[in-house]
Amino acid sequence: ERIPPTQTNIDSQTHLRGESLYLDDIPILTGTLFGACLGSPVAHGHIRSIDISAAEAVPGVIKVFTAKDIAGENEIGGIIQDEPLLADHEVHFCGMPVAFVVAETWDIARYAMKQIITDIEEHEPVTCPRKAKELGMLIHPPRTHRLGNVDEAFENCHYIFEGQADSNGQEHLYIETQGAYAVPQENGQIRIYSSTQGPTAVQKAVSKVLGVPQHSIEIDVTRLGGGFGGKEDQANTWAALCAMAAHHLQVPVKYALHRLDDMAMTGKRHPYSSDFKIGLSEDLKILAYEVTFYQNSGASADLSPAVLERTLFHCNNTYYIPNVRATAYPCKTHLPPNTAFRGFGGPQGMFVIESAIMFVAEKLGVDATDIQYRNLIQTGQPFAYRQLVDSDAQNCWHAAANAFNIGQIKKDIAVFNEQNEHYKKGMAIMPICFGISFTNTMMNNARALVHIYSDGSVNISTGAVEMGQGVNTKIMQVAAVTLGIHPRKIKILSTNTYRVANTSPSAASATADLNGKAAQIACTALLNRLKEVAAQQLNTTELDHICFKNGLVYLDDAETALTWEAVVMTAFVQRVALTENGHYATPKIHYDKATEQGHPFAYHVFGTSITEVTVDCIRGIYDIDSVKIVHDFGESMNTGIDMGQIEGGLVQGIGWMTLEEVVYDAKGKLRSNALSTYKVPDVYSVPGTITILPLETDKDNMAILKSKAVGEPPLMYGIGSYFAIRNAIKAFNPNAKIALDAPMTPEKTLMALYS
Ligand code: LUZ
Ligand code: MOS
Repeated sequence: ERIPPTQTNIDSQTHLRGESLYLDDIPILTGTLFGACLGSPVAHGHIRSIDISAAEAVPGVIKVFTAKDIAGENEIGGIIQDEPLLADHEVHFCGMPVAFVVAETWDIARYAMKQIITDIEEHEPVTCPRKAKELGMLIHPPRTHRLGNVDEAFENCHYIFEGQADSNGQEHLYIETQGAYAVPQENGQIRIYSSTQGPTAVQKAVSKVLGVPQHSIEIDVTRLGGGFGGKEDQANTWAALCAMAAHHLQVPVKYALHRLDDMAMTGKRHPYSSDFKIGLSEDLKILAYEVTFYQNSGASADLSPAVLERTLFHCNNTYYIPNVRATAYPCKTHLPPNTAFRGFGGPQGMFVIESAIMFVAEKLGVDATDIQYRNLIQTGQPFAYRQLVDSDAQNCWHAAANAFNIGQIKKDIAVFNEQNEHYKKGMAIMPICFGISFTNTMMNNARALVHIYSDGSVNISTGAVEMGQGVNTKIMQVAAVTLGIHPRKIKILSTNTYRVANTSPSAASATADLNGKAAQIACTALLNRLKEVAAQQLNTTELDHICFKNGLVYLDDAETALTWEAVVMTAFVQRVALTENGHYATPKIHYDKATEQGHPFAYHVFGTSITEVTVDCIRGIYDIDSVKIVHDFGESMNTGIDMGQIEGGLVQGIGWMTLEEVVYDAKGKLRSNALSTYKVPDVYSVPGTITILPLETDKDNMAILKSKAVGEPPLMYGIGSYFAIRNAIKAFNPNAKIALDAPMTPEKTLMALYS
């Protein structure tokens, strides 16, 4: 009864028929011009001159814009104001926007772009975060989370180990590339269709660049062909370029990036290089953990400070460690600004503690799963930031151990490895814990605007951006359940800054929670008004006994019912307001950055995965045989969508940990700049089987309809694939020297097998 009779995802039919609207499906208005953006050819340098004369002379070119053409501020930075829209004097990364050509066709714009002559005095680029830190190139001072007394604790440890663990970046590879279409309206207003997760972020950036108040900037988003974090902050550039040109020329301007430009010009998941020191008691309890993270932030802040924070929040993963000192440096390098990517720094922090545990296990010759198990956090224990966990990592582990018989899996692998010389199997367990809420408390709010029309049909606008994750379906379900009407009576509209203002981006796994709760609040307020109307018609004063269900309105035990439509029409005739704006702000959360303590998360999501792999020890290639998961859904409101999120997140995490290798050369140029050189998971590299069981829990939680956030947490199950492959390599060559350095590509696997 909680799940109304709806399709799994309300978009599935239009997707299947190719009718769903993306940026490129918006009909082009007559007179529209097309843009192309020239990126800097070098990573670091001083601009001596930009010669646009040849480009402007190309027939069909209307204008070439450079920094000096910006009417407002040349600034699109969010958290820190350090990012020009177009390079002025200096370039800081290969691909940094330098000039924007506007022409009658795409082809002319792209051709003309190549006629621009830049004269840039090249400087030595820095691409390595440790080097950047040495040179004092930081986005902001380091931050440290502390619990207990690490120095004292190390003195009492039976075992102490130190090592290094590195993880690489990751290309978002949303199927729809970045882009925008700006259309001037009357009186200096401008409407921008943008492929963005953050309509308000785009609105603010455009407002600043044009020097026009936010009320003149309308951002409209129907849906995205994927975002994964890549469009949380980095859709701003293209929207601002189009808006600048459209505003200046007073004609519509469109620009959608070529895939190769998108890969080269936009930031990715942050690579991290980290040092750890871990101390344990004789019975393998982790007593002390010291970790230093060097985040490769790229050339400007973008979201790096927030990503850095989440790395610290998740540096213990699911473990209780009484003494922690975790320090993180946001290191400024001459690479495209790295940005949000599903997990948002959390996976990078979790990879390091898992690496430390594996390092200890290998040194001591024990099973890493024993160390993991002995240190799982329990309800009521604190993380270094002092929030006590509300759920039990042990429950989840036990559920997985029992349901999937971990003991048997280990035995089967041992037997297989004994019987096979050239194929070896490995397994790893990956317990996960992810905090749900924006770490910046202020951002945890949302609004929903709900109209009931006089015929009983309903329209809802929220700040949520649909990007394939099914958030519109979930909001529709919330409204249908709250109002007691069929989902087909409800439409979820595009996300538009004129209807819903000051929104947080659709990010942090929190979109359905925040916007769903806002919709629930608005629908409940409308329902209470309609109850007053129905009460007169049903001749009662007991509002609590009036039910709205299945499109009918009736008293608890009465046989006669009114229809939803009749009650709405009566309300309309009685001049009752049929529109409501719901506002939700997550209660109880707080955080003090000065002490690095507080209660930043509404709740945590737990899970445990078991990954089994087979490595071909002649060739270094491998199969992910299976991944078995027990996942904490709370009470899923849409299992089809949630299962899809888990499968997708898992595979994306496996890609990050095994195949996907972002390569910049020493000059800061992206070498893995196409799908021929950047390998993403395909049908051959996904797990042979994926099994997902729900963690049975009757606990209350702060999620919408108790259905916990599901967007990001499953990505971290993918980390298990790295360690499973490592274990298989060790089964072939116990002395293999393998750096803790993800991804574990087939090339690295082959080298390790024979090291
Ligand atoms: N974005 C953000 C996020 O601005 N703050 C966050 O805490 C966050 N977490 C995950 C993904 N995106
Ligand atoms: Mo995100 S990494 O939730 O935009």
